[in-house]
Amino acid sequence: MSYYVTTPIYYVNGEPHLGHVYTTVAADVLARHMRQRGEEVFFLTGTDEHGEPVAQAAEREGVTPRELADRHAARFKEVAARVGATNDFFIRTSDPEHEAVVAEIATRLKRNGHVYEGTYEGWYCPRCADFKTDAELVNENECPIHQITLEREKEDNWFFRLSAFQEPLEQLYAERPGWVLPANRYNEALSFIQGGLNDLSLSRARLRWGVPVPWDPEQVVYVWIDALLNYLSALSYARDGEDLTAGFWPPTVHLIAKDILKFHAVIWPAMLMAAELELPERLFIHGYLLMDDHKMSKSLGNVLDPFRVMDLYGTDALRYYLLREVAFGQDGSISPEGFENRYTTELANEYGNLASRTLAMVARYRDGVVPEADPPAELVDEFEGLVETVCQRLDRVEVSGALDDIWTRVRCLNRFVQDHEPWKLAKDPERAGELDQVLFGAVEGLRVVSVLLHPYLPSTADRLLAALGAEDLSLDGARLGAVGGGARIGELGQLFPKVEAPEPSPA
Ligand code: ME8
Repeated sequence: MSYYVTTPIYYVNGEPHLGHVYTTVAADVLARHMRQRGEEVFFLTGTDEHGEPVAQAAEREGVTPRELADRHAARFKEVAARVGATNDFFIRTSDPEHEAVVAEIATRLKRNGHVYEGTYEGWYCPRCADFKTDAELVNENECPIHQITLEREKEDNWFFRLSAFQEPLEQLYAERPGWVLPANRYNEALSFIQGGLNDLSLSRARLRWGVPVPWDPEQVVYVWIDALLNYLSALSYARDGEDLTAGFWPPTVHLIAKDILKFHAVIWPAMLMAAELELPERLFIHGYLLMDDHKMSKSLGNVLDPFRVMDLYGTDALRYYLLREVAFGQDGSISPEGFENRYTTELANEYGNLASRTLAMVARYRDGVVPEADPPAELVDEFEGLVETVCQRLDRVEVSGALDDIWTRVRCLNRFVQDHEPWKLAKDPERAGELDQVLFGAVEGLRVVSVLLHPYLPSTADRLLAALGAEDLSLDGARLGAVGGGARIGELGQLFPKVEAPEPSPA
């Protein structure tokens, strides 16, 4: 089976922030988990480089759009690597191969009769690269997302006949209720469609930074048409001399936040229908990370610098915090205090201590060799069905729900060790068999949770599994008792050391 997961491609009009990292990490968790299940995975992320948002930012900085794109694309690539993203490709919409696909599909839309010439007038937000309806505006003429005053714009350009897809889209929504998750976003997209669709401008006349319209090179293809096609174009040139489209199209899941719901849930399927291409299986729309109750965004300036957090606490802690603190699919607040709290109470005290304690007891009471025993019945009960539940949850993109289920077992293992007091058993030679079973249960439980946590905490889980002498990551092995005793445990060191956070810099 193939599994194709994508993030949005991020605008290169600013530095990456935690909002971008959030989607990338969630997609990475899905990709890593599916690889553990033996699926053929393709994980795509990248940058959206054309259009007004970038052209305007470049102008403000006095550089060319390409210079700005090169600088920021490098930062987005760097942050993806820093957060441990295992993306199979990093697409840039300025790649000539991508541009060729945009030209080809635009031509196909026209050939199929879905494009005409017309005039558009409306409220235009250059940061969204989108016209807003009167109902969407706030404070009479402000963008609801960027809170900037909008101007009315009028332009002659090419149009995509989106309105013609109203019925086919309604049919799609009726036939595939799970195609947009969570359900509230499905309802939102459907009511947008039912409210009536306007045709969409497919080109921009006043902009030079983009893919020229093949039949009218004075205009460039509208940045959203260009950007959405990244999901298709990437497969054709990600591998030298190979076209992956047949193996991976259509995408299994597009991850996005709700700011770009309309483009993915309405425009994108209509474009694909018009181009006679198969539709993605599913969109999953997560919520906003909020800071001080506002969406974290470059334009509002309330961003946490992911590089700084990772420098201090490490990559895994950041990955964990993002997916643990905010229920995936809902909005949620993050804060430096919340981060430190989870780091100390959950990562260091619950998981880190469980690991160091368990290994220390095997070293002290059994000369560093995991004893042979049957898994304790109470743990067998607690772990029953866990792998299946985690798989089902991640099939439904419940990224923080699956983490909750695993973490419940981390807590249960701590309770298990606490209740059985191996340090007391060790004093009584007659209870050696009992001690063997408790130590074996703790090691096996720790191994199983670490295999399941691997997508979330990859380097921590690798270290721990190496110290347990059990490095197999396949989910078949994520069952209590799948590995027997006899392994010699290695050195572990502290997984989540205490961090003295320096005073925040004034910037
Ligand atoms: O919209 N909370 O790019 P973009 C959660 N180029 N997620 C957030 C977030 C926050 N505060 N801020 C950003 C674009 N994101 C287009 C996309 S796709 C064909 C083109 C994440 O740089 C989230 O995934 O504005 C959101 O959808 C995306 O970044 C927007 O990134």
